[in-house]
Amino acid sequence: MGHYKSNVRDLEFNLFEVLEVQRRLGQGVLADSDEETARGVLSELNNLATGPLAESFAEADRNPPVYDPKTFSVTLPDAFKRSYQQLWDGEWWRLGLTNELGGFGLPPTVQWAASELILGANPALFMYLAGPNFAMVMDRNGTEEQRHWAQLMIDRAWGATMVLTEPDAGSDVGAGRTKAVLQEDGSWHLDGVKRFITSGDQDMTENIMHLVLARPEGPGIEPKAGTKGLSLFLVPKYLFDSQTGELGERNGAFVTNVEHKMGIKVSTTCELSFGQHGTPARGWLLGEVHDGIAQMFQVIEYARMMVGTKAIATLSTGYLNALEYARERVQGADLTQMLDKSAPRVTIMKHPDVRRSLMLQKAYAEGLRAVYLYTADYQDQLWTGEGDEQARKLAEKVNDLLLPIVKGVGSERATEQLIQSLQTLGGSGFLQDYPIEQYIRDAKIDSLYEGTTAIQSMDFFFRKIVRDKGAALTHIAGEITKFLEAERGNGRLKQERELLKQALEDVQGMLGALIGYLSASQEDAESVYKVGQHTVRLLMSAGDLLVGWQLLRQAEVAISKLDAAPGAKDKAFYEGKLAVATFFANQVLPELSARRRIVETADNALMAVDEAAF
Ligand code: ST9
Ligand code: FAD
Repeated sequence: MGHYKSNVRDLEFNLFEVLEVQRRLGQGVLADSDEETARGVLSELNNLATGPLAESFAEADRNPPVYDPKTFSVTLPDAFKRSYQQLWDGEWWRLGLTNELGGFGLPPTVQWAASELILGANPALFMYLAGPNFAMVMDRNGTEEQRHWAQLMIDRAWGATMVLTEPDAGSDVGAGRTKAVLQEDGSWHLDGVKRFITSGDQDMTENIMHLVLARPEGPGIEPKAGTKGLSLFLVPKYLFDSQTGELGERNGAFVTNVEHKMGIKVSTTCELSFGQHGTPARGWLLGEVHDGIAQMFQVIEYARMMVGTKAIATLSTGYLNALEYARERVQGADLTQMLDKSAPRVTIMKHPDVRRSLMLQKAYAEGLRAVYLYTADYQDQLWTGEGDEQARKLAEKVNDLLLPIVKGVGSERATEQLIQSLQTLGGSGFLQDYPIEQYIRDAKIDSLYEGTTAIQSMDFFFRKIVRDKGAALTHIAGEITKFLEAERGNGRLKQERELLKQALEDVQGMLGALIGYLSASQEDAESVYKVGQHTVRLLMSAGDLLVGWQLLRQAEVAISKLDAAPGAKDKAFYEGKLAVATFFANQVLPELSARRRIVETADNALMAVDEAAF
């Protein structure tokens, strides 16, 4: 058995029993798919993920890519390349594409559920598969010629990268200095050094298209400071024939270093130098408009969803590995017999503390899965174009609001709970005989790249709530309130509903306090520091609220399924849904009241502490 333990049952439960995505299938852009197709995709991909994709997971970690500075090139481990080839040959790169570009005709909910299987089995594979998806962004924003290039990229199986970060421009992308100078033939020469570029080089595809943010220079171009002065350029590794895609000369974008990292080692993290080694780095302005940051955010939004799903996928397999171990490992006597030295030894699953930890792991793994799929449900509305303009606008805003939760909360909770998964295995968890230590190393990056948690939390508060004037948030609060008032579930879950109601009030209380500090900053500028101290707390609390709500929503569905006397396997599954919702409501949601008190009584004492005193 490979390392990867998937949870297709839970994916199907989310898709077909809770979200009921089958309602949408068979119509419009989804005309060619139905429930059976969607289940078939999950099942087929699951076989691939748990087998050939998972196979190279550990080997590629122990034998990471090798960089040759003489040729500026990278060689990936053979085992990993074999996994990639299987994924490519299975045409899974079609999963996220529109019908026009050759997609499977499945909605984002199903796409992301299927993606979880790849991301849990071997996440770097998914990232190397960026070519077709990034081509879709080129297709959406490009000139007619560039749209043809997008098709070439797909047909010729090229790789792709997103290139923002520089040594002095990480979170602060607008500090980037790489420039692009307009040439007489309409192309641009890029000049500068980017760092930390994922998939910057590899030896699996004939070409790589770099999507690069740089500052344009040329006649009539007014320089602008910050992100608004950045444009997006298409910079291929090899120049190519514009019609056929046939490769020409090597372009002057060279990988000049590959980082040595804590985890996800097979995913190359590269320094990428443009025009620094004697060959010009030629690029083409995407769509011939200077709107780089907005264009790049189309990529970033997808990538943030991907990173959150990756973290949650890893937590899920971590939990299931821990669960398997706990069912078999015998150690110690039952707590009720702790004084009887000759009492029979029991499996660790019988110990209350192990149960507590496992149930918390289950709560975040399944609750966060529900949150990312709930988010994808709004993406479905945009994908199919259903509803009027107002409804679509709302769906877009809600998706925007939820993305920092999927990414920020998903990654933070995954890291925290994977530590608990390891703890369940005791000392064995520390060994490379089990996958959890690698999960922790590979998942830690998720709270860092695509915007750190602090950045996610500020995006959540300032952009997704304040700038949105609370529209999307009000919608979600309304949905939770509707759930509270519906009182389904045969009179059960009453107390849990009360706890959820309190949690909603607590998050609203925190938000009210932060908005108060923000308003006060018009008189007293430093009042905004009180906001800055607590945006992560708000984000994490909103995440807990959503997890609690989604788990209860699932419990409600489970209750109705249990009423229909299901078979033994389903019975256990639905009882698990009930147990985990109750556990989370009782043992986690009350913590929000304490967090609210902290936010409501915030002061700026922390900001007054002398740096020398730290
Ligand atoms: C990175 C990559 O870390 C990591 C992994 C890569 C993996 C690669 C591939 C993955 C995909 C794989 C696909 C495979 C598929 C296979 C499928 C099949 C199986 N939303 O607030 P302002 C825009 S990359 C939308 O003033 P500042 C907006 O245009 C590096 N747009 O910002 C806005 O204008 P306006 C990632 C947003 O103060 C403008 O920006 N690096 C949003 O100038 C300015 O906004 C980061 O993520 C948004 N949420 O700059 C950087 N926010 O307001 C993190 C802003 O007029 N830092 N815009 O609309 C930040 O995000 C900063 O907050 C900042 C601040 C840079 C935006
Ligand atoms: P910094 O921005 O220096 O942040 C340091 C600390 O300060 C963080 O804790 C941060 O939260 C905090 N901080 C910074 N600014 C603020 C603020 N205003 N308010 C509050 N706290 C703040 N980039 C790409 O362009 N393409 C890629 O493909 C890519 N892949 C990557 C792969 C890996 C393995 C890694 C490690 C990075 C990758 N990155 C990539 C870069 C990544 O997106 C950045 O590392 C990330 O955005 C953070 O930037 P930084 O590392 O410079 O940290």
